[in-house]
Amino acid sequence: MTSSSADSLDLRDPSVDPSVVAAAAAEVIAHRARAAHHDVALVLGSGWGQTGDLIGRTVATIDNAEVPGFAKAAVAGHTAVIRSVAIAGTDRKALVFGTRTHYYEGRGIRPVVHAVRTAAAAGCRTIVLTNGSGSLNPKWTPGTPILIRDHLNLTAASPIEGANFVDLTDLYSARLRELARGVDPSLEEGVYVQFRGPHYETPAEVQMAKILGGDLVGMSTTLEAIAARQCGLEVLAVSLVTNLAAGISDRPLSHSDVLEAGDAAAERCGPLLAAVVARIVSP
Ligand code: 8IG
Repeated sequence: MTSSSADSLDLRDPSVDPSVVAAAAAEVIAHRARAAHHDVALVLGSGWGQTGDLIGRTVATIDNAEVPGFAKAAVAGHTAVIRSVAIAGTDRKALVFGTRTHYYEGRGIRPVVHAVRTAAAAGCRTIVLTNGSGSLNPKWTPGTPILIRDHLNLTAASPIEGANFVDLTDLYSARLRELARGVDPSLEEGVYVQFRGPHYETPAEVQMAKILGGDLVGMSTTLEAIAARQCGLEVLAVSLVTNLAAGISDRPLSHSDVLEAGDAAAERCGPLLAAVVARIVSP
């Protein structure tokens, strides 16, 4: 690759169209995975790292650094690889993003939604976004997966560029939520509130989120979901409660507790995600 073609794939350059970088990324993935296209994409957030293994056999593991527009992981406990997975019992393929770039990393919004645009460019019709969150509902204890029904984006940012007025009614597919409940009827739904972070909320901010109609607080997902809708992807988002939000419990929040809760929940979340993905691609 010449340096000028490499430069033309720099997401930080405002004159570069991010969909061109996504197309280039999809091309590298197709080549490395020996698969012309993928069917469903997954983004594994805090607590979901191990769940990818149960979806099927990994046919290719691609270092993020080799794929245009992707950066390496910034958070301990996140792995910076993209995997192509043959979905068990089907002839379909999943693209599994083992990590995400967060808005709080300060690299701008394009890297945050690059995996979503790449998934669409790779042929995916559906994306499953997972994350870890703090719960405002004391009954939703750490280790509980919750379906995201709607969101409040408190980042004051949008991944959409230009005057594109994307409709977000029914952003989180009712059809896919129903499908997930077919796998686990005990799954509840909630409104996810994205704060910028990286600090956790104050108890007053958590109360604000509650008054506004929120059920979960986190630092990801809403911007990706918006970009997914613009790309025409059907969105399922599942949040793993890893802690009670600040002030809901009197315990201080720590990242190591969050990772621990994720590990402990792998037994429930892995099979859940695998069964949901299998149903998404089954005719
Ligand atoms: I995991 O309590 C996780 N991520 N903002 N608040 C916010 N993000 C989170 C939390 C939380 N837990």
